[in-house]
Amino acid sequence: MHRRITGKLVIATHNPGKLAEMKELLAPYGIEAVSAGELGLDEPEETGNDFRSNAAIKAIAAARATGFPSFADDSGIVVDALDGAPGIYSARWAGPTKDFNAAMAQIERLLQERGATTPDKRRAHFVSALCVAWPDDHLEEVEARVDGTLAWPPRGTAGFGYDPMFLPDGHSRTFGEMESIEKHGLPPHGLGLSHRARAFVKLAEICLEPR
Ligand code: ITT
Repeated sequence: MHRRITGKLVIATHNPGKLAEMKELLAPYGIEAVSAGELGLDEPEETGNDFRSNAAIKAIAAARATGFPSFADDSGIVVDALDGAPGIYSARWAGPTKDFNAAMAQIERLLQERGATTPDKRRAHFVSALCVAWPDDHLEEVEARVDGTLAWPPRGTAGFGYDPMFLPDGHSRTFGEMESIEKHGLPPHGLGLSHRARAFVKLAEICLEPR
């Protein structure tokens, strides 16, 4: 049986870009959201082998530490020509200083080394695994992706992480060039385009009720 989210929800992320998106996605549901950063929670080690298990590790750690239902996202960019890298290591490729310009340049360097210069050889997708964990270890888990190609040089200053090099299919602007409503706004105001928006729609169906 699916469980509904009611009352207070901890958003178990230390990534400000994600936090902003997760708060915007939750806004229409009247949920009181407080972030792991605001609560001073430790970041658990992400020891899972896939997005889903890392999302569960983060959500379970926050639920146990706070006694409240906790919501985590594990996400990343999967590049076909790089055999799926950086994938679950997307945050780690930016290093301790979280330098995503360097991480994007590293992807581009590897693509050039493999001769991936045409759009068909530069396919990639973002994945978002969302998990809500309750203090009794009940879990709700969903996952979604958005497909596209990698642009170079990076374009736009909106969003975060790898957004400036990701061109979603059917669009001529990168996520870095899109307003937040366009990247992750939900119908009727947005298209529910991003991986996180798509995963959130699935989560909302099973766990949330509009106000
Ligand atoms: P938390 O674990 O605290 O949530 P994190 O940044 O470490 O924060 P992840 O382990 O899930 O999160 O790493 C995901 C990385 O993938 C993230 O740091 C971004 O660089 C990238 N990423 C995920 N979603 C993205 C998006 O919508 N746009 C751009 N980059 C994204």
